[in-house]
Amino acid sequence: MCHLYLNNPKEYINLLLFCAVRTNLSFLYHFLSAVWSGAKLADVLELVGIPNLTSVTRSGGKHVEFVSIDKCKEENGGPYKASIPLSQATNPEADVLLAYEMNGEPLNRDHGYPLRVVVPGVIGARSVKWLDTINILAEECQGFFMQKDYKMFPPSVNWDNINWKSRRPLMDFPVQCVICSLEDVNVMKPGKAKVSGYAVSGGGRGIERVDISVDGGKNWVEASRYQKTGIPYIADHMSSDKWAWVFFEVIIDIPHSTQIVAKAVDTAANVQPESVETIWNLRGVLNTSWHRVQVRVGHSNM
Ligand SMILES: Nc1nc2c(c(=O)[nH]1)N[C@H]1C(S)=C(S)[C@@H](COP(=O)(O)O)O[C@H]1N2
Ligand SMILES: [Mo]
Repeated sequence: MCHLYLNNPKEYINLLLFCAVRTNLSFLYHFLSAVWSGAKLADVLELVGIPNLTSVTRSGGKHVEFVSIDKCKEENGGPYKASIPLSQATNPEADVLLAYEMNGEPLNRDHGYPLRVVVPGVIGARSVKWLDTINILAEECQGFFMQKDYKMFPPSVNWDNINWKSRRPLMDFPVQCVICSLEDVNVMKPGKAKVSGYAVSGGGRGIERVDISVDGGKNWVEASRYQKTGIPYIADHMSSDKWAWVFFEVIIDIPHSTQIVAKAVDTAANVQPESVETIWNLRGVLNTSWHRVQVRVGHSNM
């Protein structure tokens, strides 16, 4: 730890940590947007003799494994662990951090004190908390959460025919957005209302567009986007914070009870899928379908 503080310039990244598990049943998802500070993993690896932009070491290392101190029942009491490719770990632009601060404060216990990994643009499961050891391996980490969880299977796969080895661990997450200004339970007066929320995509891709519909997805208007209040966001521009979320907002007429929908498009032209049925998968991960909010518009009893 001391070496991390002394030898490395402090790096800051503002990013959104996104858990892969998002189900439509509960709409339970796990997002954490914060400013993380710590040492860049690429710098630390350079200190131990692995230069930037290395994809294989001389001894054949291709993956960087992070091992924590916690004890998981899924690992039969062993520690939580995960790995990322060495090429990502040694790429300064991938901004992988060994973080010891969150929002300018020392990490708290729940978020991984004293040290955690933060892998931007990648599902939260790879950002190992309570970090103990870093290993350079020839093969991907064989831990439970890399090999037997957080994988996406085709619709034909069920618990009887599942072959975990047939799929890669999930890494970059897809484009998605969430309306935060309105909830299903809202009852409102007819007239103008604000539809706002956030959008984010994985792998450092920016948000190209957010479309809003107030008729269940028949007609759309484009929302305005920003990261800092009052400054329009331009995807992939120098000023854009590529690992952070992008806020969207539109003031729109909502004349009667309806379904309000939001869908985002990222800079690689990936669009959110329309419905969860089309992306159903056994493990129930990455439901990034259009976000829909049902609002009731009425005149009386308000
Ligand atoms: N050591 C350890 N690290 C871990 C986990 C864990 O159980 N143990 N959970 C992972 C998962 S699945 C997610 S989504 C994030 C959650 O990070 P947070 O608790 O800071 O929001 O931590 C990841 N790192
Ligand atoms: Mo997670």
